[in-house]
Amino acid sequence: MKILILGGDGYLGWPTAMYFSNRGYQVTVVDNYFRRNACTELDVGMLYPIPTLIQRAKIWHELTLKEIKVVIGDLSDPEVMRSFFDRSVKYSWAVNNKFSGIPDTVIHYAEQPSAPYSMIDYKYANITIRNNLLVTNNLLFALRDFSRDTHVIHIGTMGEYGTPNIDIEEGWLQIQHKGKKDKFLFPRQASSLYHTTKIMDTDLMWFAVRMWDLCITNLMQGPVYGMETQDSVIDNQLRTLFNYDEVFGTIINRFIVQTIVDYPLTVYGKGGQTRGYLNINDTLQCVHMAEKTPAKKGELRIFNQIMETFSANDLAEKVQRVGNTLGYDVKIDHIENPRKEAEEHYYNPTYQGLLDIGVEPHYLTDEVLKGMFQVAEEYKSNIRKDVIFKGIKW
Ligand code: USQ
Repeated sequence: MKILILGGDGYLGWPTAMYFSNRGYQVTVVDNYFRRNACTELDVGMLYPIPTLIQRAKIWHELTLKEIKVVIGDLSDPEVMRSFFDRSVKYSWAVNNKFSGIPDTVIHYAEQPSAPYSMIDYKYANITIRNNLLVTNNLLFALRDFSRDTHVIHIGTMGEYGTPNIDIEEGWLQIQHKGKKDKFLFPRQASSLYHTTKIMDTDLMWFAVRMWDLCITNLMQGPVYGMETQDSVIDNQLRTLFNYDEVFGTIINRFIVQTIVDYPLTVYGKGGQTRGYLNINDTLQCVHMAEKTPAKKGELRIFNQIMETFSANDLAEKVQRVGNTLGYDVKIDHIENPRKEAEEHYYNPTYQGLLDIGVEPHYLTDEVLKGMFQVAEEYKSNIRKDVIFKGIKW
């Protein structure tokens, strides 16, 4: 089976590449180094340096004898996207025998993934809109023109739903109106420009499925935590990138690093903001199970990709408790919330679909948190306090 991973250098892209490569798939990854370049431009640092994608693929090959093909290119350029599906295109990397044929599955991670980044100012908002919508649209048109049977697995976000005062279904909602019934996409109301582009992605995909019978799985993911995956343990250089700054770091990853440098945990506002979380290893499992049981032609299949829900306060208390057992004196701060979001709200999402297709959830146990502490502590001297909170306001 041939897998094409769009955004293969990112937090999820590289671990996904190793995961499928290790399981016998022919893997090609594409990336334009957006995330690395944005970290350099904004000077937000990373916990540890990571080799280039080409170097990582080389290390992977030396250690496993398996090949991950790497293409550096910008998928918001339609010709770059189309070259992965159109046999007539002769790109230099294709000529160099890198092209492994039309993929059976495309895993689409090639998006600007940060809510704060999209809210810095109009320029960063425009970069987010431009990249996210063009990459998705370029993919859909390439499939329309060359490969309608290729299964797309797209990483959406639970943030598309916002925090409604009703239970959140998996993507769709049956509506009864004036005595008649129909099924619609669940109402969406994002609270950042980034999340809004993901709503627009979903709308583009739903359009493409209706028009051209494409097969698409949209995984509505919550914030992910962790840095070590089962395939990276063979060499530290294969670990995925890890951000703890305000722009690209997500809450659990940030709290671990904050504890290590004695920085009071940055709970935003009242801390009642509740989200669904998952371990990075479960992201890989979910994508794999979705790949094994593809969406049907003409189906936009949506799963909510979370394993358990926590408020920001719950997470701070968990990290504090585990931090205390490791000898840290962990303080929790409630800083003025730079975001415009509900700080106390109802939250009851359904997340059964992925379990039904075989995903076995892992939970945020004390042991898991201790494992994250162990890795982060190795790089204590790299941690920069100045990037932890800058206050990008909504
Ligand atoms: N939060 C804090 N303190 C912090 C950081 C975050 O209280 O230091 C709070 C935020 O206000 C928010 C929640 O924790 O209510 C989650 O924030 P986050 O920064 O961990 O995650 P978010 O901005 O929501 O975005 C992340 C990923 C994004 C993905 C999304 C899933 O960056 O790519 O789509 O999680 S979801 O949150 O379900 O929308």
